Amino acid sequence: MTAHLLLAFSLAVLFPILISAHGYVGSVTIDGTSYPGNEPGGATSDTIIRQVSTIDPVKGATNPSMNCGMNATLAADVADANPGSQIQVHWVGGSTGDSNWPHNVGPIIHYMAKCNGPCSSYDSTNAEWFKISELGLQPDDTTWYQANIMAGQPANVTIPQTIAPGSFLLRSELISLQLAVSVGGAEFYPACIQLDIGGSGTGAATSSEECTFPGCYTDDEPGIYDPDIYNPPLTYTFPGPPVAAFVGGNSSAGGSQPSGSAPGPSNTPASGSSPTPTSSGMSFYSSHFLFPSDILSCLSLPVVSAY
Ligand SMILES: *[C@@H]1O[C@H](CO)[C@@H](O)[C@H](O)[C@H]1NC(C)=O
Ligand SMILES: *[C@@H]1O[C@H](CO)[C@@H](O)[C@H](O)[C@H]1NC(C)=O
Ligand SMILES: *[C@@H]1O[C@H](CO)[C@@H](O)[C@H](O)[C@H]1NC(C)=O
Ligand SMILES: [Cu+2]
Repeated sequence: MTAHLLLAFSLAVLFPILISAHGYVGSVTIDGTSYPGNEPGGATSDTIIRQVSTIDPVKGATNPSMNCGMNATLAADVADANPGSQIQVHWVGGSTGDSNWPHNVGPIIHYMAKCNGPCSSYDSTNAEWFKISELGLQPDDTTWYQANIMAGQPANVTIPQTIAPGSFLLRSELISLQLAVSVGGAEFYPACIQLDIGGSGTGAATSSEECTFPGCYTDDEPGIYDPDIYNPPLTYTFPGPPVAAFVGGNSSAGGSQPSGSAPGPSNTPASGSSPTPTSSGMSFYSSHFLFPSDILSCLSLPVVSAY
């Protein structure tokens, strides 16, 4: 640990561009149609993704911004989707999204909540969220699926096959656990996407499967506070409620979805086409050590010296 922090400190001095690397949802693809979002704190265009004020993480499980991301504001648009729709959430790094998502330690979790009326005017403070997918470690029990996002891949999620129609928020969440050896160290990145779901399903979560944000998590529960995060192979316990029973199956699994509608390359503008100045250095470290690259990307100098 100390050696890692010293390494992080010296490299942070040498490569200040790596300091404070966070990110946001740059765009979402629904059944092959791409919907761009707004830059955090930037210009506001009509979109289906609620805009956040900063790329910085939400800290603390009781933070009101746990709901839809940092100071999230309503989005003007709502996208049509259906039971079984294939959604790719494109997480990007940096304040303008010109680099890859910088973290590779922690889970990828998706929730939905019904909007009371149109999602474009729905205050989700008291929304009842249910979990539709959770992805943690790959079969080696060492590499997180989030490493695929760091490599430029989207987070994949399928709208539950039997869900009853209506207006829903989809909450895509990455949790970065590189500092989770301390209570309060976890970094939360939630994002909310406004959907109208069609079809004639009847499926719904039960009230015991639902919770509010903040409220679904506590800072000291397993999966958020994890003293063993640096001791792979890991056994990871997901935070929050279980995946709602009506969801069934493994609609969430990384690359292994049954997909009759693979999106064409033109639908994924952010994937792999642009060079990313910091990613080669980061992937060098991540190929040799599991965690230092992630420490590097998120620690700031004051935090390092506080140790
Ligand atoms: C954004 O959210 C943070 C944390 O929830 C809060 O401290 C801050 O004042 C907010 N900023 C604005 C501009 O609302
Ligand atoms: C879901 O995926 C996990 C991990 O890949 C596997 O262990 C489990 O059996 C799967 N469940 C179903 C219902 O397919
Ligand atoms: C999402 O699916 C694509 C295509 O199968 C895959 O390449 C990617 O790794 C998946 N994302 C994650 C986070 O596993
Ligand atoms: Cu970060």
